[in-house]
Amino acid sequence: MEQNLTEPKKRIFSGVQPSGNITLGNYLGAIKNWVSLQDDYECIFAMMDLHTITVRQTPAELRKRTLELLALYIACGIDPQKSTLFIQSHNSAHAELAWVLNCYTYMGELQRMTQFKDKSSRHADNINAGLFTYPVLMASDILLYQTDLVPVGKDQMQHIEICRDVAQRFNGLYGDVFKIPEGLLVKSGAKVMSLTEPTKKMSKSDPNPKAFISMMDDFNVIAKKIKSAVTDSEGVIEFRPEDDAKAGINNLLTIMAAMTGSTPETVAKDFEGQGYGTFKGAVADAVVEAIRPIREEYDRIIKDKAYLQSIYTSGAENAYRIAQRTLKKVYKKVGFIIE
Ligand code: ATP
Ligand code: LTN
Repeated sequence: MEQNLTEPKKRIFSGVQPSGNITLGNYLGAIKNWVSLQDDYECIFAMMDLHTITVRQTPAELRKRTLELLALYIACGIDPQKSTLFIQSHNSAHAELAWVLNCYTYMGELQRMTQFKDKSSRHADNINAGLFTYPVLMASDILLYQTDLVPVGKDQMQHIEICRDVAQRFNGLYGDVFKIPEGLLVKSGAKVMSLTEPTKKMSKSDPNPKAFISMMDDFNVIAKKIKSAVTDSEGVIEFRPEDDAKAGINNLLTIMAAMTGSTPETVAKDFEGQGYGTFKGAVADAVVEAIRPIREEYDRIIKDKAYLQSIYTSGAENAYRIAQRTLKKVYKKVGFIIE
Protein backbone atom coordinates (compact mmCIF):
# COMPACT_ATOMS: atom_id res chain seq x y z
CA MET A 1 0.00 0.00 0.00
CA GLU A 2 3.03 2.30 0.04
CA GLN A 3 2.95 5.26 -2.24
CA ASN A 4 5.49 7.59 -3.75
CA LEU A 5 5.50 10.72 -1.58
CA THR A 6 5.93 13.02 -4.55
CA GLU A 7 2.66 11.87 -6.12
CA PRO A 8 -0.73 13.04 -4.87
CA LYS A 9 -2.59 10.45 -2.82
CA LYS A 10 -4.85 8.13 -4.74
CA ARG A 11 -8.53 8.51 -4.04
CA ILE A 12 -10.77 5.86 -2.51
CA PHE A 13 -14.56 5.80 -2.48
CA SER A 14 -16.81 3.30 -0.78
CA GLY A 15 -20.03 3.03 1.18
CA VAL A 16 -22.56 0.83 2.90
CA GLN A 17 -26.35 1.03 2.66
CA PRO A 18 -28.16 1.91 5.88
CA SER A 19 -30.55 -0.97 5.12
CA GLY A 20 -30.31 -2.71 8.47
CA ASN A 21 -28.12 -3.11 11.48
CA ILE A 22 -24.53 -3.49 10.41
CA THR A 23 -23.39 -7.08 10.73
CA LEU A 24 -20.12 -8.68 11.64
CA GLY A 25 -19.88 -9.45 7.89
CA ASN A 26 -20.02 -5.77 6.95
CA TYR A 27 -17.44 -4.96 9.60
CA LEU A 28 -14.94 -7.68 8.69
CA GLY A 29 -15.61 -7.50 4.96
CA ALA A 30 -15.67 -3.74 4.54
CA ILE A 31 -15.39 -1.17 7.33
CA LYS A 32 -12.43 -2.73 9.19
CA ASN A 33 -10.44 -2.68 5.98
CA TRP A 34 -11.21 0.97 5.29
CA VAL A 35 -9.67 2.01 8.59
CA SER A 36 -6.25 0.83 7.49
CA LEU A 37 -6.47 2.66 4.15
CA GLN A 38 -7.00 6.13 5.61
CA ASP A 39 -3.35 7.09 5.98
CA ASP A 40 -2.23 6.12 2.52
CA TYR A 41 -5.20 7.31 0.48
CA GLU A 42 -7.60 10.21 0.26
CA CYS A 43 -10.75 8.46 1.43
CA ILE A 44 -14.41 9.29 0.91
CA PHE A 45 -16.98 7.08 2.63
CA ALA A 46 -20.72 7.55 2.36
CA MET A 47 -23.96 6.29 3.81
CA MET A 48 -25.71 5.08 0.64
CA ASP A 49 -29.29 6.05 1.46
CA LEU A 50 -30.36 6.59 -2.17
CA HIS A 51 -29.52 2.94 -2.83
CA THR A 52 -31.41 1.79 0.23
CA ILE A 53 -34.85 2.82 -1.04
CA THR A 54 -34.60 0.30 -3.90
CA VAL A 55 -36.13 -1.96 -1.24
CA ARG A 56 -39.10 -0.60 0.73
CA GLN A 57 -38.05 1.09 4.00
CA THR A 58 -39.81 2.59 7.01
CA PRO A 59 -38.85 6.29 6.79
CA ALA A 60 -38.17 6.84 10.52
CA GLU A 61 -36.05 3.66 10.61
CA LEU A 62 -34.03 4.72 7.58
CA ARG A 63 -33.27 8.10 9.15
CA LYS A 64 -32.22 6.43 12.40
CA ARG A 65 -30.05 3.83 10.69
CA THR A 66 -28.29 6.40 8.53
CA LEU A 67 -27.14 8.26 11.63
CA GLU A 68 -26.26 5.01 13.39
CA LEU A 69 -24.15 3.97 10.42
CA LEU A 70 -22.21 7.22 10.61
CA ALA A 71 -21.63 6.74 14.34
CA LEU A 72 -20.52 3.19 13.69
CA TYR A 73 -18.07 4.21 10.94
CA ILE A 74 -16.46 6.58 13.45
CA ALA A 75 -16.57 4.05 16.30
CA CYS A 76 -14.84 1.48 14.08
CA GLY A 77 -11.99 3.89 13.53
CA ILE A 78 -12.84 5.98 10.48
CA ASP A 79 -11.44 9.35 11.43
CA PRO A 80 -13.46 12.34 10.17
CA GLN A 81 -10.28 14.43 10.31
CA LYS A 82 -8.69 12.15 7.74
CA SER A 83 -11.61 10.94 5.65
CA THR A 84 -14.68 12.60 4.15
CA LEU A 85 -17.91 11.17 5.57
CA PHE A 86 -21.25 12.15 4.10
CA ILE A 87 -24.83 11.08 3.39
CA GLN A 88 -25.37 10.25 -0.28
CA SER A 89 -28.70 12.10 -0.60
CA HIS A 90 -27.01 15.29 0.65
CA ASN A 91 -25.09 15.53 -2.58
CA SER A 92 -27.57 15.91 -5.44
CA ALA A 93 -24.82 15.22 -7.99
CA HIS A 94 -25.24 11.46 -7.44
CA ALA A 95 -28.81 11.40 -8.70
CA GLU A 96 -27.97 13.86 -11.49
CA LEU A 97 -25.06 11.88 -12.90
CA ALA A 98 -27.07 8.67 -12.53
CA TRP A 99 -29.70 10.04 -14.91
CA VAL A 100 -27.09 10.85 -17.53
CA LEU A 101 -25.37 7.49 -17.19
CA ASN A 102 -28.71 5.68 -17.43
CA CYS A 103 -28.69 6.88 -21.02
CA TYR A 104 -25.31 5.24 -21.60
CA THR A 105 -26.03 1.86 -19.99
CA TYR A 106 -27.72 -1.03 -21.78
CA MET A 107 -30.64 -3.04 -20.44
CA GLY A 108 -28.72 -6.21 -21.32
CA GLU A 109 -25.81 -5.22 -19.09
CA LEU A 110 -28.09 -4.61 -16.13
CA GLN A 111 -30.06 -7.80 -16.70
CA ARG A 112 -26.95 -9.85 -16.05
CA MET A 113 -26.38 -8.50 -12.52
CA THR A 114 -26.52 -11.20 -9.84
CA GLN A 115 -27.65 -8.75 -7.16
CA PHE A 116 -30.61 -7.68 -9.29
CA LYS A 117 -31.61 -11.30 -9.88
CA ASP A 118 -31.26 -12.07 -6.15
CA LYS A 119 -33.09 -9.04 -4.86
CA SER A 120 -35.88 -9.20 -7.42
CA SER A 121 -36.59 -12.79 -6.46
CA ARG A 122 -36.55 -11.87 -2.76
CA HIS A 123 -38.79 -8.83 -3.28
CA ALA A 124 -41.01 -10.16 -6.06
CA ASP A 125 -43.79 -7.74 -5.08
CA ASN A 126 -41.57 -4.70 -5.69
CA ILE A 127 -39.28 -5.16 -8.69
CA ASN A 128 -38.89 -1.44 -9.30
CA ALA A 129 -36.83 0.38 -11.92
CA GLY A 130 -34.47 1.66 -9.20
CA LEU A 131 -33.51 -1.88 -8.26
CA PHE A 132 -32.72 -2.50 -11.92
CA THR A 133 -30.62 0.63 -12.38
CA TYR A 134 -28.90 0.33 -8.96
CA PRO A 135 -25.51 -0.31 -10.64
CA VAL A 136 -25.81 2.95 -12.62
CA LEU A 137 -26.24 4.95 -9.41
CA MET A 138 -23.30 3.07 -7.94
CA ALA A 139 -21.21 3.87 -11.02
CA SER A 140 -22.13 7.54 -10.56
CA ASP A 141 -21.06 7.44 -6.90
CA ILE A 142 -17.67 6.21 -7.93
CA LEU A 143 -17.09 8.22 -11.11
CA LEU A 144 -18.11 11.60 -9.65
CA TYR A 145 -15.01 11.58 -7.45
CA GLN A 146 -12.53 10.48 -10.12
CA THR A 147 -11.95 7.51 -7.84
CA ASP A 148 -8.87 5.32 -8.21
CA LEU A 149 -9.87 2.43 -5.96
CA VAL A 150 -13.11 1.04 -4.57
CA PRO A 151 -12.68 -1.30 -1.59
CA VAL A 152 -15.64 -3.69 -1.57
CA GLY A 153 -16.48 -7.32 -0.95
CA LYS A 154 -16.39 -9.88 -3.74
CA ASP A 155 -20.16 -9.66 -4.20
CA GLN A 156 -19.77 -6.10 -5.52
CA MET A 157 -17.12 -6.78 -8.18
CA GLN A 158 -19.73 -7.24 -10.90
CA HIS A 159 -20.93 -3.69 -10.18
CA ILE A 160 -17.39 -2.35 -10.41
CA GLU A 161 -17.04 -4.01 -13.82
CA ILE A 162 -20.19 -2.37 -15.16
CA CYS A 163 -18.96 0.97 -13.78
CA ARG A 164 -15.72 0.59 -15.70
CA ASP A 165 -17.56 -0.41 -18.89
CA VAL A 166 -19.89 2.59 -18.74
CA ALA A 167 -17.00 4.97 -17.96
CA GLN A 168 -14.97 3.60 -20.87
CA ARG A 169 -17.95 3.91 -23.20
CA PHE A 170 -18.49 7.53 -22.15
CA ASN A 171 -14.80 8.39 -22.43
CA GLY A 172 -14.75 6.73 -25.86
CA LEU A 173 -17.43 9.14 -27.03
CA TYR A 174 -16.32 12.35 -25.32
CA GLY A 175 -12.65 12.08 -24.34
CA ASP A 176 -11.14 11.54 -20.92
CA VAL A 177 -13.97 12.57 -18.63
CA PHE A 178 -13.82 9.80 -16.02
CA LYS A 179 -10.95 8.10 -14.29
CA ILE A 180 -11.38 4.33 -14.72
CA PRO A 181 -11.59 2.92 -11.19
CA GLU A 182 -10.47 -0.43 -9.90
CA GLY A 183 -12.04 -2.65 -7.28
CA LEU A 184 -9.94 -3.39 -4.23
CA LEU A 185 -10.78 -6.73 -2.67
CA VAL A 186 -10.32 -6.97 1.04
CA LYS A 187 -7.02 -8.75 1.63
CA SER A 188 -8.11 -10.87 4.54
CA GLY A 189 -11.05 -11.71 2.24
CA ALA A 190 -13.26 -12.63 5.17
CA LYS A 191 -16.61 -13.55 3.72
CA VAL A 192 -18.76 -14.19 6.74
CA MET A 193 -21.57 -16.67 6.21
CA SER A 194 -25.04 -16.96 7.75
CA LEU A 195 -25.10 -18.68 11.14
CA THR A 196 -28.27 -20.58 10.29
CA GLU A 197 -27.57 -21.39 6.61
CA PRO A 198 -23.77 -21.28 6.38
CA THR A 199 -23.67 -21.70 2.60
CA LYS A 200 -25.35 -18.26 2.26
CA LYS A 201 -23.58 -15.01 3.07
CA MET A 202 -24.40 -13.24 6.32
CA SER A 203 -26.72 -10.41 5.30
CA LYS A 204 -28.11 -7.57 7.38
CA SER A 205 -31.47 -7.84 5.62
CA ASP A 206 -31.89 -11.54 6.43
CA PRO A 207 -35.42 -11.97 7.84
CA ASN A 208 -34.07 -14.40 10.46
CA PRO A 209 -32.11 -12.43 13.12
CA LYS A 210 -30.37 -15.63 14.27
CA ALA A 211 -28.61 -15.73 10.91
CA PHE A 212 -26.49 -12.65 11.55
CA ILE A 213 -24.54 -10.96 14.31
CA SER A 214 -25.42 -7.31 14.46
CA MET A 215 -22.81 -4.92 15.76
CA MET A 216 -25.69 -3.58 17.87
CA ASP A 217 -26.71 -6.90 19.47
CA ASP A 218 -26.44 -7.36 23.24
CA PHE A 219 -23.30 -9.24 24.12
CA ASN A 220 -25.23 -12.19 25.55
CA VAL A 221 -27.34 -12.34 22.38
CA ILE A 222 -24.15 -12.47 20.30
CA ALA A 223 -22.83 -15.33 22.43
CA LYS A 224 -26.14 -17.17 22.18
CA LYS A 225 -26.28 -16.82 18.39
CA ILE A 226 -22.76 -18.19 17.99
CA LYS A 227 -23.39 -21.05 20.38
CA SER A 228 -26.47 -22.09 18.42
CA ALA A 229 -24.81 -21.64 14.99
CA VAL A 230 -25.53 -24.52 12.59
CA THR A 231 -22.59 -26.94 12.32
CA ASP A 232 -22.46 -30.66 11.44
CA SER A 233 -22.65 -33.98 13.21
CA GLU A 234 -19.09 -35.07 12.39
CA GLY A 235 -17.70 -33.35 15.46
CA VAL A 236 -14.28 -32.64 13.94
CA ILE A 237 -12.75 -29.15 13.91
CA GLU A 238 -11.13 -28.98 10.50
CA PHE A 239 -11.04 -26.27 7.83
CA ARG A 240 -12.37 -27.73 4.58
CA PRO A 241 -13.44 -24.73 2.47
CA GLU A 242 -14.56 -26.88 -0.49
CA ASP A 243 -16.83 -29.05 1.64
CA ASP A 244 -20.36 -27.61 1.99
CA ALA A 245 -21.17 -30.08 4.76
CA LYS A 246 -18.45 -28.32 6.76
CA ALA A 247 -19.72 -24.81 5.96
CA GLY A 248 -20.73 -24.01 9.55
CA ILE A 249 -17.36 -24.92 11.07
CA ASN A 250 -15.50 -23.28 8.17
CA ASN A 251 -17.40 -20.09 8.91
CA LEU A 252 -16.66 -20.12 12.64
CA LEU A 253 -12.98 -20.80 11.89
CA THR A 254 -12.95 -17.87 9.43
CA ILE A 255 -14.55 -15.56 11.99
CA MET A 256 -12.14 -16.65 14.72
CA ALA A 257 -9.18 -16.16 12.37
CA ALA A 258 -10.33 -12.65 11.44
CA MET A 259 -10.78 -11.82 15.12
CA THR A 260 -7.34 -13.02 16.16
CA GLY A 261 -5.39 -12.04 13.05
CA SER A 262 -4.69 -15.69 12.34
CA THR A 263 -5.68 -18.12 9.57
CA PRO A 264 -8.58 -20.62 9.67
CA GLU A 265 -6.07 -23.48 9.31
CA THR A 266 -4.08 -22.33 12.36
CA VAL A 267 -7.24 -21.85 14.41
CA ALA A 268 -8.33 -25.39 13.45
CA LYS A 269 -4.97 -26.73 14.69
CA ASP A 270 -5.31 -24.80 17.96
CA PHE A 271 -8.70 -26.39 18.63
CA GLU A 272 -7.91 -29.85 17.26
CA GLY A 273 -9.62 -32.60 19.23
CA GLN A 274 -11.84 -30.24 21.18
CA GLY A 275 -15.63 -30.32 21.16
CA TYR A 276 -17.78 -27.89 19.16
CA GLY A 277 -19.20 -26.50 22.43
CA THR A 278 -15.77 -25.40 23.70
CA PHE A 279 -14.84 -23.99 20.30
CA LYS A 280 -18.07 -22.03 19.95
CA GLY A 281 -17.57 -20.62 23.45
CA ALA A 282 -14.10 -19.37 22.45
CA VAL A 283 -15.41 -17.83 19.21
CA ALA A 284 -18.21 -16.09 21.14
CA ASP A 285 -15.70 -14.63 23.62
CA ALA A 286 -13.40 -13.41 20.84
CA VAL A 287 -16.24 -11.75 18.94
CA VAL A 288 -17.63 -10.06 22.04
CA GLU A 289 -14.19 -8.78 23.05
CA ALA A 290 -13.57 -7.36 19.56
CA ILE A 291 -16.95 -5.64 19.44
CA ARG A 292 -16.87 -4.31 23.03
CA PRO A 293 -14.58 -1.29 22.50
CA ILE A 294 -16.38 -0.38 19.26
CA ARG A 295 -19.69 -0.47 21.07
CA GLU A 296 -18.46 1.68 23.95
CA GLU A 297 -17.26 4.27 21.47
CA TYR A 298 -20.48 3.97 19.49
CA ASP A 299 -22.70 4.47 22.57
CA ARG A 300 -20.81 7.67 23.33
CA ILE A 301 -20.90 9.07 19.77
CA ILE A 302 -24.54 8.29 18.95
CA LYS A 303 -25.67 10.51 21.82
CA ASP A 304 -23.83 13.50 20.38
CA LYS A 305 -26.17 14.52 17.57
CA ALA A 306 -24.55 17.94 17.13
CA TYR A 307 -21.16 16.31 16.54
CA LEU A 308 -22.62 13.86 14.02
CA GLN A 309 -24.39 16.67 12.22
CA SER A 310 -21.21 18.72 11.98
CA ILE A 311 -19.41 15.72 10.44
CA TYR A 312 -22.01 14.96 7.80
CA THR A 313 -22.51 18.65 6.96
CA SER A 314 -18.87 19.39 6.32
CA GLY A 315 -18.52 16.01 4.60
CA ALA A 316 -21.33 16.86 2.18
CA GLU A 317 -19.78 20.25 1.41
CA ASN A 318 -16.51 18.65 0.50
CA ALA A 319 -18.18 15.89 -1.51
CA TYR A 320 -20.35 18.39 -3.38
CA ARG A 321 -17.38 20.53 -4.32
CA ILE A 322 -15.43 17.61 -5.77
CA ALA A 323 -18.46 16.10 -7.51
CA GLN A 324 -19.54 19.35 -9.19
CA ARG A 325 -16.33 19.48 -11.18
CA THR A 326 -17.10 16.12 -12.78
CA LEU A 327 -20.81 16.80 -13.20
CA LYS A 328 -20.18 20.13 -14.97
CA LYS A 329 -17.75 18.44 -17.34
CA VAL A 330 -20.30 15.73 -18.13
CA TYR A 331 -23.11 18.23 -18.72
CA LYS A 332 -20.92 20.21 -21.08
CA LYS A 333 -19.85 17.12 -23.00
CA VAL A 334 -23.38 15.84 -23.58
CA GLY A 335 -24.57 19.25 -24.78
CA PHE A 336 -26.33 20.91 -21.86
CA ILE A 337 -26.00 24.66 -21.50
CA ILE A 338 -23.96 25.34 -18.37
CA GLU A 339 -24.02 28.98 -17.42
P1 ATP B 1 -28.21 -6.22 2.27
O1 ATP B 1 -28.54 -7.40 3.12
O2 ATP B 1 -29.07 -5.03 2.53
O3 ATP B 1 -28.06 -6.54 0.82
P2 ATP B 1 -25.47 -6.53 3.03
O4 ATP B 1 -25.38 -6.95 4.45
O5 ATP B 1 -25.27 -7.55 2.00
O6 ATP B 1 -26.81 -5.74 2.78
P3 ATP B 1 -24.15 -4.23 1.84
O7 ATP B 1 -24.61 -2.92 2.34
O8 ATP B 1 -24.69 -4.68 0.52
O9 ATP B 1 -24.41 -5.37 2.92
O10 ATP B 1 -22.59 -4.28 1.77
C1 ATP B 1 -21.70 -3.42 2.44
C2 ATP B 1 -20.29 -3.95 2.33
O11 ATP B 1 -20.13 -5.10 3.18
C3 ATP B 1 -19.89 -4.42 0.92
O12 ATP B 1 -18.57 -4.01 0.65
C4 ATP B 1 -19.98 -5.92 0.99
O13 ATP B 1 -19.09 -6.54 0.11
C5 ATP B 1 -19.61 -6.20 2.46
N1 ATP B 1 -20.27 -7.40 2.98
C6 ATP B 1 -21.59 -7.59 3.09
N2 ATP B 1 -21.89 -8.79 3.62
C7 ATP B 1 -20.70 -9.39 3.87
C8 ATP B 1 -20.31 -10.66 4.43
N3 ATP B 1 -21.21 -11.54 4.83
N4 ATP B 1 -19.00 -10.94 4.54
C9 ATP B 1 -18.09 -10.04 4.13
N5 ATP B 1 -18.37 -8.84 3.59
C10 ATP B 1 -19.65 -8.50 3.46
N1 LTN C 1 -23.69 -1.61 -3.53
C1 LTN C 1 -22.77 -1.41 -2.43
C2 LTN C 1 -23.00 -0.14 -1.70
C3 LTN C 1 -22.55 0.94 -2.58
C4 LTN C 1 -21.21 1.25 -2.92
C5 LTN C 1 -21.28 2.36 -3.81
C6 LTN C 1 -19.98 0.67 -2.59
C7 LTN C 1 -23.34 1.85 -3.22
N2 LTN C 1 -22.57 2.70 -3.95
C8 LTN C 1 -20.12 2.90 -4.35
C9 LTN C 1 -18.84 1.23 -3.17
C10 LTN C 1 -18.91 2.32 -4.03
C11 LTN C 1 -22.87 -2.54 -1.49
O1 LTN C 1 -21.96 -2.73 -0.80
N3 LTN C 1 -23.94 -3.25 -1.47
